[in-house]
Amino acid sequence: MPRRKARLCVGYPNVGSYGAFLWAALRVLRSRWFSNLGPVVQRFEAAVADFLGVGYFISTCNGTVALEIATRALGVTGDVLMPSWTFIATPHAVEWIGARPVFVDVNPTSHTLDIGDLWLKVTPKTSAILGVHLWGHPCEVEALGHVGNQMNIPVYYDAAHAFGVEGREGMMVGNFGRCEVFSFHATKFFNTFEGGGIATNDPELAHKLRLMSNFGFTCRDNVVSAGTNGKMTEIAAAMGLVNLGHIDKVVSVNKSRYVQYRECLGDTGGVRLVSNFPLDMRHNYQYIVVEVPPGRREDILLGLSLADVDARRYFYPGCHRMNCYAPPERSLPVTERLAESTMVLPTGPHVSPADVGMICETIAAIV
Ligand code: T4K
Repeated sequence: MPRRKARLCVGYPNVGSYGAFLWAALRVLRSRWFSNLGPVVQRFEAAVADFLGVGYFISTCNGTVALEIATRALGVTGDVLMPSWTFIATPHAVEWIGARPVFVDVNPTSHTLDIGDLWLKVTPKTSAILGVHLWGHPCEVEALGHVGNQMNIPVYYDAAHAFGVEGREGMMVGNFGRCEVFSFHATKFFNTFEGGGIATNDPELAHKLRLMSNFGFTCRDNVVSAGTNGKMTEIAAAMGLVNLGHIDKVVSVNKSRYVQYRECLGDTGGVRLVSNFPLDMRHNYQYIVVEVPPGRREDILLGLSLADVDARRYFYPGCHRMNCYAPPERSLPVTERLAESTMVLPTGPHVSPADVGMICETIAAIV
């Protein structure tokens, strides 16, 4: 197999336009306004709210702090039902503010919260449900809303993977539950270097979120609530505005790579494409996730690595089995199986159609 010049990886950052970003950065430098809800952050927030079709969007310095702020603003203090099959930031954000993550298994097809298992985990101490739209697969928002209503507890979402994803009936992710949290980390298809934010249609909650992300200040010398420093910088927002202007181009490349992977992997025995994205609805197509035959994953990762492809096993061995949260009260069979058998393949504008072909051939040769 001929070796490539550069390694292919999951999460290689996208930059919409070097020229547009450098020009925007120069304007920020010249303005001498770098933080504290400056004009670029305000423009970015308005542009994201418009893109998502949501009433309010509060930008933050990253997705993890956004999750902490959202959890606090919702007044969550007890047990929070959430999947274990997620990035460690999801439980950490809840634990960090003094609430308790309670792990629920996931649906083997969508990798989002399993509603049956969720009901089994409900107790009088349950104080919220935090769904994760993993890989950009929207959660069963109606069913979760129903559980939330029955229990009279808030439902909110970690939408770190689902920026630019249409949920249902033409509504973008960002509009579900009490609020939804995004990550704009460098490795996301849409990035602001580091960054994130919270979308909501509830004006009172939006006000609270804004206060909490800025130390609780309403104005100079007036602090009305506890808060933190969750603010996005002007330079990050400038990157966000540039990348938002080019998001359609990135999505179009992601979509064609997804279609190619779907066709190429279709014939590879025992390898199943988990990513199941609609072609007729808006999506970001950013994660190419495959489930491989039992016991074969490490061979495949190694084989790809020898071909200069950095495929990844994410979230291993499952948050509930991480040292900080173990020992689990009960096993989560689907999560445990997925943690042993799934991997994420590189995609995006830095991955060419020939690269996709080579990755699929390498996997086929190994299995
Ligand atoms: N909820 C969920 C469901 C999440 O997935 C995340 C974050 C969060 C919440 C929290 O959001 P943030 O607080 O992060 O905004 C990444 C990211 O650090 C993290 O944002 C992401 N999820 C998580 C799934 O993965 P890694 O482990 O992929 O990063 P790393 O350093 O291994 O980089 C991946 C590849 O990208 C490398 O091969 C090199 C390349 N790379 C990376 C960076 C950072 C570059 O070429 N340039 C870069 O600047 O973590």
